[in-house]
Amino acid sequence: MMSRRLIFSTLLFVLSFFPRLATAGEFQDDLKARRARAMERLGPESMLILWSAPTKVYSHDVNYEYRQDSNLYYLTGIDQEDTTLVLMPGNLTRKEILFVKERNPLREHWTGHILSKEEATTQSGVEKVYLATEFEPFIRTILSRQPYDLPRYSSSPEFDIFFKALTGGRARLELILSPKPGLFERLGPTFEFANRVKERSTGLLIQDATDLLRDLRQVKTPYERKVLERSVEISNSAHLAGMKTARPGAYEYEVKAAIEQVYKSSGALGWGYPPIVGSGPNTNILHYEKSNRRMEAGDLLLVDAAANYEYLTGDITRTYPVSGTFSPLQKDIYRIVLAAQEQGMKIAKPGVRLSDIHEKTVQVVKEGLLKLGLITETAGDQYRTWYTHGACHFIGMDVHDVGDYDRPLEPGMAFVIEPGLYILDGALENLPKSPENDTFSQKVRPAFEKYKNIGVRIEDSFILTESGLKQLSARVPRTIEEIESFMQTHSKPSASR
Ligand SMILES: [Mn+2]
Repeated sequence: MMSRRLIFSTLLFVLSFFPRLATAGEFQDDLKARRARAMERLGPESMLILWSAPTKVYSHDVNYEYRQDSNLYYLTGIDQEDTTLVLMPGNLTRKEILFVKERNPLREHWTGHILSKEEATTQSGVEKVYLATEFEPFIRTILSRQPYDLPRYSSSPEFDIFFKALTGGRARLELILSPKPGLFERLGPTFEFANRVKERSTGLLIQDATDLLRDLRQVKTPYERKVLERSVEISNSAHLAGMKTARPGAYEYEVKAAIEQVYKSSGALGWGYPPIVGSGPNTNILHYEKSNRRMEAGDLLLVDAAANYEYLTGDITRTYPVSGTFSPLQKDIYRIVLAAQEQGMKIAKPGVRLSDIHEKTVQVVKEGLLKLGLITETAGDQYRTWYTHGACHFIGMDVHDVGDYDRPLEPGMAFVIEPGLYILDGALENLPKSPENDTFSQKVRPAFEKYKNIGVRIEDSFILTESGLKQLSARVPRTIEEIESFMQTHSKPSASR
């Protein structure tokens, strides 16, 4: 029977997690399962080392908000700097080892709480935790085939499998060795470490663990699916808030502020990538950052934004008229992009590849552009003048998440479908000089002049489930009718100042 005190503290514990999406235990269970899968792939004769992301200076003694390295967070759930994870699947009991920075009351007064070893265990589920200062002695000792942190002269078989592999020249050191730095770029800590080991240690094969982590992260766990859905839900609300703010006379940054307000007030860590809020000609700038233009009646506004909620990020783009109704010319372009996206959605099934979906959108876009006179033939690459990027990428911890693009889709994979058309001023002048391009320019110029400066992208976040494609961002108005009706319901008088 539970004591009254225990019931009370249990209740407090449960309540303290109530506003969160899932209980703490669920996350820790998932982390353990992720590490178990990683270790299964690593095999008993290897050692994986993952380091945390460095802190980054914003200005003088002010840092940017800390963002943990995605792979380290994926396996530990710890978003503190100076953290290192070592996995040694062949060990008897110490298969998972974490190194965390030492607590320091003086520093904590300035910059906040530092996890104790016990807290690091609670958060990650890793039982064996050492201080960061012990990492070097640990590695040195293990690579000289000596047990670490065991009574001297005791003969423990704890590390035997790895030691035997070292002796036999089969032991593998797995590190994240991608992307490779250029010939004249700085190596960075992981490559420096790899080189040091290469020079001074024998019997150790150094391997790149990038693909191993990529393959794991590509299929979202049930826990991740839940968090990603919540993340996209927050982004959906943010887009609606942005749509309610947009109006002629308002500035792009007002829409940006409305969006970010929703992120923060919903418990998200902030944005998963800086919001792109571009009106009028700025709809054609793919990664527009300034957001300082004042919107005018008749403008389209392109908003590409999503939150980072517990290290998972969706990706959503909407393009809508700030005055509430699309012009006929804007509709022409919008309909093509929408049709391309919908045809792409139709074929998004297990077994197809993201490139198949992209190709489908290309087909639809080509037919549409030909009808508008923006291309003269559907064969060839003329469409690339206006459709300047791919339609699909994976989403997850990083907005352009890791994933093997050759791997056929399967349940648990999350991705976007985002066709776009950009009638960028100067696009024809910027084509490489050639007789074909000259003819092309001449023929499509009248249509170009008509549609000039219109940019449209429509992007939704999806997850493939056992029962089919799930559109996580369906709540944000997307068709012409849905958008016009939403904008008119929430229309406001033009802002004047
Ligand atoms: Mn995207």
